[in-house]
Amino acid sequence: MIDCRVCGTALKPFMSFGNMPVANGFLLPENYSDEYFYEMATAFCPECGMFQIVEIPAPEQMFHENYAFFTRTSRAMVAHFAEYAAWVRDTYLDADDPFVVEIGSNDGAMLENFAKTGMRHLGVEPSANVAAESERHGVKAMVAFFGAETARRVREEQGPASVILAANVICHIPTINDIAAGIAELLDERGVFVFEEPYLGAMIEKCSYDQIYDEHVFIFSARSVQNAFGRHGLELVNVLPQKTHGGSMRYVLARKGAREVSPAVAELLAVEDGQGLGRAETYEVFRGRCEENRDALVRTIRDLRAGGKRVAGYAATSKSTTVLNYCGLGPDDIEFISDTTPIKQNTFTPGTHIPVKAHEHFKSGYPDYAVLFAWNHEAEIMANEGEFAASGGKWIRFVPKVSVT
Ligand code: DWN
Ligand code: ZN
Repeated sequence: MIDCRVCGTALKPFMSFGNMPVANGFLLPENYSDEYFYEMATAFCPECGMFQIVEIPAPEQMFHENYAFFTRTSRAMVAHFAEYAAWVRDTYLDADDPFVVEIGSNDGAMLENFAKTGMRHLGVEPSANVAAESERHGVKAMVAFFGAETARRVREEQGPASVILAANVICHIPTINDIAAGIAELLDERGVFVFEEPYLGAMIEKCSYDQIYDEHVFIFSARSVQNAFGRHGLELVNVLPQKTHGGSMRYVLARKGAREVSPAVAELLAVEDGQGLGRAETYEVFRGRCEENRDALVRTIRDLRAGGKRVAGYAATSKSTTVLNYCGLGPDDIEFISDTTPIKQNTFTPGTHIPVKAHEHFKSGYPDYAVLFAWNHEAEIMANEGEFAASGGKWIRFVPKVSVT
């Protein structure tokens, strides 16, 4: 039993997805024997409302010089970050000589929007390989985990931050109290902390259990964000739903009393109460829906395979590691997974050891069916893959329900 990472209350685990490998731990056969597994059990804190994974691998197992995810693999996400940056600039950057800090700046897809206007900026990014890529785009990055100590160092060297940004990163950091303390340390008096992450309400609604994997130690709601950061003198002042990553939420926090609180905050809290995000029964129902979804996906793929059909996967996402391992799908079910990230190509999927192939492999001999693992990028993928459907190929989707079309 562990205690809530936010408030220390004893957690009651409610659902185990079984043994899981590291979601981005793509590997070669010579490393199968030392592959790392942990039990992916989830819990909900009855006190602060934080949804979290009970046990996770050490951060160094997940974020290192060979980290496999690069933000720029999705053109839609690059466009999204340009809009995100423009909105932040127009809404919050009215100070003279503002200073923008991004936590988990990855390959610089967000910060380059500030860097190219000559604005003072700094990315704090623990994975050296993606940080090096950001430098190639004119983005200054320090290779470090963000926390109170890093924040103190940045403030001493470069002064307080007008805006601290993050996208799809805060939910990756188990030491959330240290993050919040760091933000409280670094933020200017009227500064804002703006971040967006996959949203718990969307995950429950869509049964998108594949958002749960080692890197996503938390799945946030407005209630849990308010509670987690409120302990450090920060206040939730706005919330803005986003379509990215299958349903995300943008949260804006400021020092208590420094900014006006939008009515959107109380409205969203009421919606969350109505959806039952604070009740244990909601998660029991979710568990049953995950099991049904799993059984339907396995049945669909195995029926097709029994009929001699070729089934491939589309995009070796982190999310696919949860789906494949939870469903027990391997290379006999899914022949290969097509992926555009060079570092993943010609490796094998974590835990299930399905070959990952370049997109050219997919294009050069279409399978009969493709499982859409990057369902969150559906619009972009459908726009690019008209030829697959035109040649008779069909998509297998599993969010919110299993379907073949
Ligand atoms: O939070 C996180 C989000 C932001 O990104 C991280 N923990 C890791 C990562 O999650 P993911 O791997 O599930 O992300 P995506 O963006 O759903 O998938 C990216 C993968 O999909 C890359 O390996 C590239 C691949 N891909 C592809 O092969 N063809 C993606 C697209 C859009 C495509 O057309
Ligand atoms: Zn708690």
